[in-house]
Amino acid sequence: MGGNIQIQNVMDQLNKWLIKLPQDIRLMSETEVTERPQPHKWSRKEILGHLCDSAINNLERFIKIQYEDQPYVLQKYNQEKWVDLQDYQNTSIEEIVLLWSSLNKRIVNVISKIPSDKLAYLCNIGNNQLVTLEWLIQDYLEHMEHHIQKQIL
Ligand code: NI
Repeated sequence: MGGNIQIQNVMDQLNKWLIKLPQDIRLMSETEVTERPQPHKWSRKEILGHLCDSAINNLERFIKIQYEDQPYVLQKYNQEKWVDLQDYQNTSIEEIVLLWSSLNKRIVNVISKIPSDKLAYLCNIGNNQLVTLEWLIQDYLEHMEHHIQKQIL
């Protein structure tokens, strides 16, 4: 197998976080994971929940882009409403970590099998801005790492 270096890097990073993030969160107290820095700001639980919602929505995209007509039109999702309606704040951190881990293992599996020609498939991310599936996959990792590094760890 030839393999795409960028996608291999995304997979390596996701696999790294799949080991590291649960370890780091296990060391945090209940207060640390539940406390909101400000009343209207997400707690660590809610940020990790937001990453679950991102994984749910992006897993669907990574699959559908491969068989739907091009350019695939991305459906936006209301991030605040998802975190609110999933009620992550009243869910155990163990359950959220398990969901996040399971979803990202699926994502690693799915992206590992995307043929290189499909990585160039186009999707419309709004305002008629076209990006490739490969770009979307890299953006998924960047978004995740931003939240992990700035708000969770
Ligand atoms: Ni975000």
